[in-house]
Amino acid sequence: MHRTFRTSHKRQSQSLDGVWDLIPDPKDRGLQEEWYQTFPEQHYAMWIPGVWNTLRPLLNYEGPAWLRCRFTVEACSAMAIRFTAVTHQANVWLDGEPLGEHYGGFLPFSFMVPEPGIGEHELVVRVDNTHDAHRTIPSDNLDWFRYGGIPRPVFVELFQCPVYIQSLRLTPLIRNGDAALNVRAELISLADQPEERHWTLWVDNERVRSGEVTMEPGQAEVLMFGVELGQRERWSPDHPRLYTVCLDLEDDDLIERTGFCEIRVQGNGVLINGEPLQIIGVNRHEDHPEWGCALPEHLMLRDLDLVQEWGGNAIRGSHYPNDQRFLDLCDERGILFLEEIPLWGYSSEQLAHETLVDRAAAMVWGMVDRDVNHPCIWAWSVLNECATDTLEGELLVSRLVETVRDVDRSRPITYATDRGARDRCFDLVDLVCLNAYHGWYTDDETWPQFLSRMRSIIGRKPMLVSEFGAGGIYGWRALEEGVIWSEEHQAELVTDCMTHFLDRDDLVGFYVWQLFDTRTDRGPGNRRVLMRPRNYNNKGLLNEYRQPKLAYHRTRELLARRRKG
Ligand code: ADA
Repeated sequence: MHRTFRTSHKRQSQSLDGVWDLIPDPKDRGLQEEWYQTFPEQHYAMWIPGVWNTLRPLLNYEGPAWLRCRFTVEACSAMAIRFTAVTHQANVWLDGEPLGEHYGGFLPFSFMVPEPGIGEHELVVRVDNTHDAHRTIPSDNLDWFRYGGIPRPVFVELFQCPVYIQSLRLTPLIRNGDAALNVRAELISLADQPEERHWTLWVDNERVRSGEVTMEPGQAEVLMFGVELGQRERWSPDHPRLYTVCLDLEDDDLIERTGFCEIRVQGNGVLINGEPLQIIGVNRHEDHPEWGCALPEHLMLRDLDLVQEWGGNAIRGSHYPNDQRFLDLCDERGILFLEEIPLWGYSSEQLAHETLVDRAAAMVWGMVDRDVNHPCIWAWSVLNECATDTLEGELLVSRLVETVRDVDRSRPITYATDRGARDRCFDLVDLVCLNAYHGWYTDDETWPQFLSRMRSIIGRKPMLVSEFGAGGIYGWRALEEGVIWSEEHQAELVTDCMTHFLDRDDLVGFYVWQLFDTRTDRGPGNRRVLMRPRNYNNKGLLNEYRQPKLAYHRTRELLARRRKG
């Protein structure tokens, strides 16, 4: 399942998850030798969803690789092949014929195949996880691992009708206290004559709108309308009420879910359904030693348990659009989510490259288009630690903010900065997210000094700490104070920071860096690895297997005391 709920009652869906064939192509011979026609005999078996950097022989492989699966279909008028994520460049063939390509590792794409024919089909994907400095997002300089593969579900949908719903986007809104929905649905006709259809929009089994549409042969039609829904229950962390929305088109239907939560910026604060919002959050990568970034559902659930048992109400999906199943679970459990695109650590020289900026805008659009229905998303972030202290940064942030607003004007927009007072983009966004590591990387200023200085620069605007933390190696214990990498030192530093953040009344909240330790990259000239023992970013409250360090226990106690007091 690619979501935690059924997305259609009328379509026949078939999962392609399972064992695929994989062959790395380090010399890039596959295209010339037409491996999409004749897949090489020698290959590995790989579980999809999966990434090849969890297979022993390919632990560090970066480059092109070919993946193949075979599946059979019954009689149908059309078939959609849907990928929910491929990292990062995907070129796809079906039965030796090209279907198309897609760039961008964390967003879905699909292909429509009319009359695919009964019987067996061969699906071949050339996946390339090569990263570079000027064209790819993320780049080749990262503090997380650049996994390659198909980390999220793949499935086919079989249609028995010539007119179907290609996409359904729901933007939930609160207007003057009432709930409303902006609906955008793309319908496609594969028929060779005009077709009339009656459509109905259902919200929790209540018919809220219907109409007729005439589809011209081979054409797409976009339905765009707003529906006023009057008084509806609000979604909130304590009461995560969700509504199921179904668009019915006679012989096809598509189901989405949404919820109504009002987020409003007011002075230095943010209001959620009219009440002050306090973010107590963690940063979380999609990462595990066994699965890489292809996390199974039971692990997603465990991570959510660990956040809630700790006392948190929020997750920053650092640093890319997460698996949609994870967002579904956040919706269900009332966890607030801050979502961003993997635009991480780019300099002004890099940001001057047009391909990069166009790709960033496409990713922002894709993220908001995919996830605008999720009530758990309380804010959008357009980048992390880029040159927002330069003109290139300003131009980029303006463009990305506009891109978000093209789709969603209801949630605050932000980006995470490490530029401190030099930053030039605060005025372009609704709230300021600060990343800093006082007490760990730097000692020139304390957190109270830094935040008070930033407050005076930022003026009246919500501000939160999107990253802070310290490294601690699981099991590395020390009697003396201040021993770098010891669990004690990490626990003390993180607890001190959180105590201060909780005491301040001018902060919306904080996200600890990070929930658990994550595999990282060696960095340019292998330099990052010198600061990353075990090749891991060791700032997790938990280790990579989700075993708690002292910092998890201490900060959990602190949060429990604060709740009582
Ligand atoms: C940055 C970055 C994180 C991580 C962190 C660290 O703030 O955004 O991804 O690399 O630093 O651990 O240094």
